[in-house]
Amino acid sequence: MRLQPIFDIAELCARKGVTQAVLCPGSRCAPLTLAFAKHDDFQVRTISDERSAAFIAHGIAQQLQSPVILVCTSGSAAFNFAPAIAEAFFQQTPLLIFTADRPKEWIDQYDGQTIRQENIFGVHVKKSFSLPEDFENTDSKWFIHRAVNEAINLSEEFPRGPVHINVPLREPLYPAKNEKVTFSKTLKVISVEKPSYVLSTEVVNELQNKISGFSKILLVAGQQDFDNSLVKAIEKFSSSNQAPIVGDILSNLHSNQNVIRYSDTFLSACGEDVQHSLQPELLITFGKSIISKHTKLFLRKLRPLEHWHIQPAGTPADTFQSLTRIIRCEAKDFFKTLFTDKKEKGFENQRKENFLRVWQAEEHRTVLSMKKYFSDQNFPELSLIKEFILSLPPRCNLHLANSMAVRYTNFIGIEAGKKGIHVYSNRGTSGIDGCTSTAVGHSLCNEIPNFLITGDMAFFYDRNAFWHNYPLTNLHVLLLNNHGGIIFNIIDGPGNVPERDEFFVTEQKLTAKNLAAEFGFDYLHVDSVKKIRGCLKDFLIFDGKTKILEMESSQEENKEAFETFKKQIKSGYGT
Ligand SMILES: Cc1ncc(C[n+]2csc(CCOP(=O)(O)OP(=O)(O)O)c2C)c(N)n1
Repeated sequence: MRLQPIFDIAELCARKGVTQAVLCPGSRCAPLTLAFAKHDDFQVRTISDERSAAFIAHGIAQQLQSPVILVCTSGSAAFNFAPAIAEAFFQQTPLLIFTADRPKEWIDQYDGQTIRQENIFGVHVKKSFSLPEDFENTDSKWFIHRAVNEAINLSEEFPRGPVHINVPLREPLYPAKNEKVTFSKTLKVISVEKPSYVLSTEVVNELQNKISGFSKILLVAGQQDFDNSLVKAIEKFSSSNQAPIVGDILSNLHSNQNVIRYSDTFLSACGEDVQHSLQPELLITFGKSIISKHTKLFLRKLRPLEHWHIQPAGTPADTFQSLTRIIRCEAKDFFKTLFTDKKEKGFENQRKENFLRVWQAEEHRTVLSMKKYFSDQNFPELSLIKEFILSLPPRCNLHLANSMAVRYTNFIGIEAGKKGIHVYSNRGTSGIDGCTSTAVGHSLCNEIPNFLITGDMAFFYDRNAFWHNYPLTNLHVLLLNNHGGIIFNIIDGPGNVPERDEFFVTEQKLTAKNLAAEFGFDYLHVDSVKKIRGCLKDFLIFDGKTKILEMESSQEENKEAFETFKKQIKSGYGT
């Protein structure tokens, strides 16, 4: 059958262990759609809005830690995948994107639904393949199957990411009545050994010697998935070397008792003298981006003597402009290997201890200031998040939308010990365009409670996250509706220009009530801090329905509260 090499793409993907496919409707992609839909080994879902579909696929891939297939028709459909592909690229999420296309000779000929699709995702995919439009030739078949093998291998290779395959297809696109979609049994699977990123004994010895020469070692963790063995290894390393660990909410290190959660808050408030006392000699980083602007500014200003970044492969970012060494192994192995249990004695040890204590003292000061603040202040959005975080069940996923939702939640932090709360956020590109869809992707393929905290702009932007036929029985959305982008009211810059409200905050009047009714979701509403507890009780009950808890509050009220909050933190420093 003419389309056999295309049908066999599904068989190859299945043999490579891929099990999930998100398919977007269209005719040009029919051979691919039918192949995945008819293959027994795939869980397929169909999502009509390609932008949402791609973010949903990103969420599924993130949850399952495995590549997910995305299929769309030709034309602008492919472009709608782009925001999620960029997010997946920077978050290192494996996606396998098949875009159906017209044959080459029909590009730029005013044929319907035709755009220039080769390399359409540019530099935001690890590689882009273009398949041949005629596959009778055995070399063409070999190429198609080699490309699929290579694409899957590449998507999984560190740093993982999206890989694109453009698939030009000639008509007829559907099998004739007497034809069946079947899969070949003798396809060539190209497997690849997982590299082991092991440091040589010489390097380990050298690093161990070097580490013991530094008395101010600071660890900074970027965004990463929860990994219990990493948490444990860091705990041991940091207590053995008396090294403070800065980990914001996306580092997923919150279960560690000693992690510094509030660096963003205290580095924005403390004076230069305190900052100087916090300056590291050796900075060790791992993971992706950090949320805190103040931590970034602090580290860029007061640079360490040496900065080591742990990353198994690929070019690391020099976020703090101080990188001096790239260490090619996994962070958990680094900390396990370099964990030196020997107790040093004397002056060196005391200096190390002091450094740890200085960081802990600032953390403690912030905790006290926050306690004081919340004992008698009214900050609708932050108070809701605080109460909510305290009531989270022991095992759940917490999804945080851009932009204030993730920042607010980082101000609050998650208590130590709560290792079952796993935190996700689209901080690859920090877009507001797919936060809900990504959370939906996770919810579709896990059975634990999933909570999304989002602002109103991000929420209404991505409402098509719900526009499909898959029940979301384990997704509850906490919507902070301040009728616009409060971030622009809070940060310096737009906060001071007369165009602020019209062009930056952009007031919008929607509430989620109608949306909830349309989609058949349970809807809870709260408009005062006093009612939060009662409402949260209902919100936290999982009874098989998607729930939205919307808090409406004014921008002014929250803005003022934020100013008081900042003052309270500053007053901890006597200013
Ligand atoms: C796709 C995209 N467009 C624009 C932006 C710029 N942006 C950042 S935050 C924001 C407003 C977010 O408003 P909302 O979701 O209500 O959250 P809040 O600021 O109120 O917390 C905008 C437009 C972005 N991050 N992503």
